[in-house]
Parts: sequence; structure tokens; C-alpha cells
Amino acid sequence: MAMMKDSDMQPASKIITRCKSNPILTKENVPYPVATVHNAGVVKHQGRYIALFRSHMHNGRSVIGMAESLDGFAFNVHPEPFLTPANTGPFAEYEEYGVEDLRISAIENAYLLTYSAYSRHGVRIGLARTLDFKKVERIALVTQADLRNVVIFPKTFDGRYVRLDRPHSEISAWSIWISYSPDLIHWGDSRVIMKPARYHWDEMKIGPGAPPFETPEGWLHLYHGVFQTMAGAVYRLGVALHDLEDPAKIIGVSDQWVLEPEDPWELSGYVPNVVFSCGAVPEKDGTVKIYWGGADTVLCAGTAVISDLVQLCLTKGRDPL
Ligand code: BMA
Repeated sequence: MAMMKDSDMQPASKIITRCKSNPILTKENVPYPVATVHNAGVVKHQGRYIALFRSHMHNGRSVIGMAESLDGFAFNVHPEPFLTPANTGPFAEYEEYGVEDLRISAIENAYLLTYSAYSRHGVRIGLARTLDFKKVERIALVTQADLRNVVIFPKTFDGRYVRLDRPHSEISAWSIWISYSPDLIHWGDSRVIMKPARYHWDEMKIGPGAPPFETPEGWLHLYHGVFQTMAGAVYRLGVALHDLEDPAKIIGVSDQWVLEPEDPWELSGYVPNVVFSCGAVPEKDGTVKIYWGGADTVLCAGTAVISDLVQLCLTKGRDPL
């Protein structure tokens, strides 16, 4: 891996250009009572951007709302939430405390939705599918407790689905793992592929962010990393590049973050000092729209040039493990 000097560092704020109308969604834009609007999975469906965002309700539990946009920045929120905890069937017991942090992967003419399901038993991941964002079909609970941040690659590899995830551990800093499945229900061949770096911006824990997207050089993955300070944890975003044929192989991880809390609505709110992403939309012009929750309170957006992010992984890398 190429080592870098301090003079190689480009400030994070230059790599992602924040949208001038940030925050792009707040609780005031939601036609039902919520305390927050943040972490959103986003895709382009039939020419429209669809955002499935998390909101805390006034009892502190979360639901998933839906918003639509023509340009990816000005969103209108639907009158009813998109996904609320199941009250019957096998999912009800595990969604009792709420549903959170949904990611969307477009694959095989459908959209796979992965979300955190909270209950008295811990947190596990629910997998659902939609074709049109009108009807949602729950497929399976695809993890035990405690595991979060499941993102599915938008392509199969040798006939298997591939996901990144983040198990909890008491003896190791929380890291990014990979798992495989022939049918979306049974997952295995799990192994760790990326760990936090000691005394580094993400040394406390890392986790998958937006589902990876394809670039000519590899799959680009926007992940989150956390640093513990005397004033609490700081959540930032970083980038890693995975091999196009073998997504378990990391070609490069940027040694510097690409986004950190800077705006007032990222520095203070429900949870201060947080930028947290569940969605990014690559565009044909070589840019990517990136969406993140600010301080677990509002939804923000920005754009980056994809090749800039790739170059960071390739030239300012560190060892992934
Ligand atoms: C994580 C999740 C996210 C949240 C982040 C920062 O553990 O709960 O939903 O945005 O913490 O509070």
C-alpha cells in the first residue's frame, strides 16, 4: 500500500460537494408525526429517485418513510410510512421495537430491501423485496442477533448473492464481513474482510454504508467509521474498492475519510457529530449522489466525482485487515 504524507491530504469537504439546499428533508416535511428524518436507502426507479428513510416516532421507536424526487435533491414525502413493524406472522416478534436503516439493492428486475429489526431479543436484519415501491413482500430474517448494516451487491457472483455485514463482538473492534447465499435465505461462507485501523479516524468500529456500485476499477463501497472521543463518538464516511470478480478482495481502502460532520445539523441534533449513509446513486455522467443522515435528525445529500473516490482508494490506501 502507498504510504501518504500529511501534504497529500485533501480536506474531506472538497471530495464531496454538499447540496446547497441541505438538509434536504426534515421532520417538517413529513405529513405524519415524527421526531427525525435520516438514514435513507435511495435508488432511481423509472426516472424518479426513491428514498426510504428512517424516522423516530415520538415514542423513540423507528419506522421507514418514503419520499420521491425528480432531481434527487427536492423530495416529496408520501402521506403514510412505507414500512412499519409487522404485527402478525414470524416477523412481528423481531420488529417489536422498530425498523431502521434500510438499504436498497436493485437486482434481477427487483429491489431487495435490508433493514434492522429491533426487539427484546436484540437487533437482526430483515430482508424484503419490492418491484414497484407499492407492494412489499417480507422474505426472511437473514441474521441472528446481533448483526447490522447488511448491504447486498447488485449482482450475483457464480450464481450466489453476496452481502457485506457487521457482526457485534466483545473481543474485537466491529468490522466488515462478507457472506454468500444461493437463495437469499441461507447465508454462509462468512469471513472478515475489513477491520478498523488502530489510532485512526475509524478505529472504534466500521460498518457497511450504501450498497456497493460498479466502477471500471472495482466495486466502490461507502462505509462508516467511528472514533471515540472524550465528548462522545464521531461518525464519518470512508471509501473502499472491492475487486470486480471477487468482492471479498479489497483492492484499496482510503486512509482518509471522505465526509465528516461539519454543518450545524450534523454537529448537533438527536445524536451529535454523526454523518451516516445508507444510500448512493451513481449517475451516467461519472458523478454519484450520496445521501446521509445528519446527527440522526435530518437527511442531507451531496455529490462526488466517482473517479476521485476510486483514486483515493488506489493511491491513499491502507491495509484492509
Ligand atoms: C448506529 C445506527 C445508526 C445511527 C448511528 C449514529 O449504530 O443506530 O442508525 O445513525 O448509530 O447514531
